[in-house]
Amino acid sequence: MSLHTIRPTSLVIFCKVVDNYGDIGICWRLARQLQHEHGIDVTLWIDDLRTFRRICPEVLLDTEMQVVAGVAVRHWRDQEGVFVTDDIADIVIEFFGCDIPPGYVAAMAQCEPRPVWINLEGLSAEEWVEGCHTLPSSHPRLPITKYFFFPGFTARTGGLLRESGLGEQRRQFQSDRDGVAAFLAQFGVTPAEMASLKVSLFCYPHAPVSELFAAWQRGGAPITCLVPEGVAVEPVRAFLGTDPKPGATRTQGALRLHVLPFVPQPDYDRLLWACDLNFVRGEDSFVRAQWACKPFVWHIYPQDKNLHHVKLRAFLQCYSSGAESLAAFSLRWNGVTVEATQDQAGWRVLWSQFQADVPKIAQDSADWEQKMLENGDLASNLVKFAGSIRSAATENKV
Ligand code: TRH
Repeated sequence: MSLHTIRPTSLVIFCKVVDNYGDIGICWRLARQLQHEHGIDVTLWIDDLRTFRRICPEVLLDTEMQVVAGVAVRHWRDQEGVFVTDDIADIVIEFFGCDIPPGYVAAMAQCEPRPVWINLEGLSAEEWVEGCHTLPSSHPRLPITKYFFFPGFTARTGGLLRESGLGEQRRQFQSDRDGVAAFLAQFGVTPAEMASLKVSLFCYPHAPVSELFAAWQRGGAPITCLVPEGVAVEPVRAFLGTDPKPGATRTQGALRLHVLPFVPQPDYDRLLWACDLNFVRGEDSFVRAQWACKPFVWHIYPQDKNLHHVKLRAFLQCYSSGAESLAAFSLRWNGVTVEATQDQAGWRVLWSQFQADVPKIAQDSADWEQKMLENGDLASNLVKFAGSIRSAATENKV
């Protein structure tokens, strides 16, 4: 048995942008954290610099190799390329099973010791995740093993992505009321609107946004909704009566709507911290909403055969046991339940029940944060795991 684990010093992440922003959003956070907090040399191979640039404006387009925030960013154009063992990092992460270049895998198989090859999977609260986390899988031809690494909500998973200083940054931001007002003012939120329920809205195009807007308009309490450009385009256009460009705004009934620009990733965090309720989607904004310690509603990425319904229920079961209104609202928002509440009156009831519970859910969100912190953070758990595999591989050679 080894007394020490061998610390990996270099790491590469291969990220393919399948659709949307989440893949690069997650890989970019992970890359930065590994570099800044673990002192690892990180290279990020990314196939879509344009999408990357939307969340990180420092990124240059049409550049083969650039350094951003200390991370080497390489444009991953194709599967070609000849690699030698010196090119191979100690840890190789393929995000979400993306197919890394065969030349790179061939060189990995020649390294001594082998790099730790990890397939970083998607987040799910389903029970089977614990059983699959860190499972090895041998390459069909080459003498190299890949390990499945699952983020998750329990100590028997990889945990959630979270930078070490995040809680402190959030607390400082939220405790500065003038700072929060100034942050939101840049998106057109007036001092009077600061007293309303402030809601950020990020969802997939099939979300029932028009129904929600109608319920908000007719509700008693004023609501200020902040929606980034390109989100819920049709319902937002219908509400505004004009193109949903950044700066566009309109009030109807109790609802004031502001269209924001698509903001850089750190500002998106601040937006979540500044609002009273956040509608989020996919994986990364979903996790960041949890770290915002504010009530949130998750729009889950749709999958074939409604597999996402199972995932949604699994999460709601572990998260919202105390608030039935949140579960009912979330299921309807995701189209899981329709029968009893498909009319507008049903929406208003769902919303008013949920809204009444928002203060209680806000209190519970701090307990959830504490519970999640006990699992450690994904980047640290990943480094620890890779270190143990690498140590074992090195010892076997001695
Ligand atoms: O963009 P998404 O829908 O990504 C999804 C999920 O990751 C899903 O698991 C994946 O399979 C699918 O894409 C293909 O939602 P997500 O995960 O919340 O990622 C959005 C990212 O965009 C996140 O990092 C936050 C960032 N963002 C900004 O930086 N600025 C903004 O204004 C907004 C609205 C988001």
